[in-house]
Amino acid sequence: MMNGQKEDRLRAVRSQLPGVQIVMGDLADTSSLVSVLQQVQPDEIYNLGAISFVALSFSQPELTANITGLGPLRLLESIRILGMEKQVKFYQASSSEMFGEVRESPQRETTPFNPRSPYAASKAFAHQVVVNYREAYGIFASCGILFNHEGPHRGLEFVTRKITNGVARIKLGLQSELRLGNLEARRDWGFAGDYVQAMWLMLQKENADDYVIATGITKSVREFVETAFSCVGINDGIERYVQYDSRFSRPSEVNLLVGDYGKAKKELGWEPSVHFKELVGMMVENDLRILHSQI
Ligand code: F7E
Repeated sequence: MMNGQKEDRLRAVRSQLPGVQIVMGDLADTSSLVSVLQQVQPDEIYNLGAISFVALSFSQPELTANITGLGPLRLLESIRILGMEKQVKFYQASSSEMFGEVRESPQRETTPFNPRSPYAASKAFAHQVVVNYREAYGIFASCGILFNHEGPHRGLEFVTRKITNGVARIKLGLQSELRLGNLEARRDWGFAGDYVQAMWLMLQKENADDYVIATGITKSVREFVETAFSCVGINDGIERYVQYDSRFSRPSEVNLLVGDYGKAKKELGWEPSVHFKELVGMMVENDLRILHSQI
């Protein structure tokens, strides 16, 4: 259930997944969700649908609240309207952004939320609604509080892919500078493939619950940039290429995120398998490969 860019990316991936059927619905329209659920009769629902770009949520806050915040509520209501409470397992993509200006480090399932963007506030609302529907109606509904998860399929507007694409272009002489915002923000960056495995594990449990999914290691945007340049053999003097651009800074920033995935490790047997350098290397290699195929 998605629109535009995401739909294009999913259609591209579908060629590698024979048997996958795309059915259209819209998180802004409950009746469309009801008919999709009626038609598909799912055992498991993974709600990854959202306006997910934090920067955009500052310029389109109401749209973000409607899709990212109310969308999961509409899905849960559709389950209830159809009487599917006992038939379906529901996964909600909650976000580390909900921790915002963090109240403790590392962040765990019990850390209070302190959102710093319309996106984060919408995700916090959705998270609380999922917990409420679990308690009120007994729906098997779990939230994965996922920290940043990255990989070759990441959109170019997010900082990791913007960096790996920019570094690959600089290496090939296609670009001379990389314009970025706040280099000091710290994130806990993991590999998206590992995190999808965690989502699935949550729905295989006997009881629904909420889990932090993270690596436990925090790195700054600057460290990501340095690591990406070192992957193409540029180990010093990155100042030659990196320019500060205030257009990429946010009205309020999340300065530090680092997650404690202890509960997921204990109860789901989940651990991250791809570490920071490997992740950056994988993304740079992917961008070099794509660019080579285009020139
Ligand atoms: O920014 C800084 C920026 O847009 C990361 C989403 O998947 O993860 C993601 O949210 C950091 C921020 O991701 C640029 O200010 C500097 O501090 O890649 P991002 P995000 O905001 O952390 C969470 C878990 C989600 O749930 C979200 O949906 O990088 N930064 N310079 C920049 N960011 C961008 N995009 N572009 C820059 O030029």
